[in-house]
Amino acid sequence: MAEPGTRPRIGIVCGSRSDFPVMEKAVDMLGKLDVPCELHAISAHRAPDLLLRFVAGAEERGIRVFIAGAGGAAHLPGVVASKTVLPVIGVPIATQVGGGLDSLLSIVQMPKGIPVATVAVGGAENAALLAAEILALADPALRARLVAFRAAQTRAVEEDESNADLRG
Ligand code: RP5
Repeated sequence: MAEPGTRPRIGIVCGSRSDFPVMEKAVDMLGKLDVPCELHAISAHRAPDLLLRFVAGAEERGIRVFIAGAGGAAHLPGVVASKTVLPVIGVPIATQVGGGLDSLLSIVQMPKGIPVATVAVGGAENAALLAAEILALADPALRARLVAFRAAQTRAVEEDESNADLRG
């Protein structure tokens, strides 16, 4: 999360506090990459005016990319995208009814004109990585941290005990 006095660069929003366990994975990933962010629970249907206020003030607060998580009808990411030209990444949240396939189809099927980049069901870490990659286009230091993250990830696989006999 953004430290007091630091401007958040990624705005994370989800439809309910029940989505926090998934969306907090995005917060953790952005923390590892040293990218300040903010996290809000704002339902698009229970508090539409607050959601629009959140989006309208975002650029001025420092936000450059949104991550929006929702389950079920999952209209939140599309509503956010409809009110901004900042990139919006949608995270489908798993549900009791459709296991998240319902949320995935709702978010990924945005009609033309208003895009929402959609990650896997529960894919909050990838949403964070993609958001960081977008910021890194204009931030060489962040790009270097992403490259280091990838290298560490590769090293962890190579150093896994199951691969001992494959080491060069
Ligand atoms: C959506 O409905 C939320 O994104 C959440 O995934 C789902 C259930 O919300 P609650 O009933 O837990 O508030 O709006």
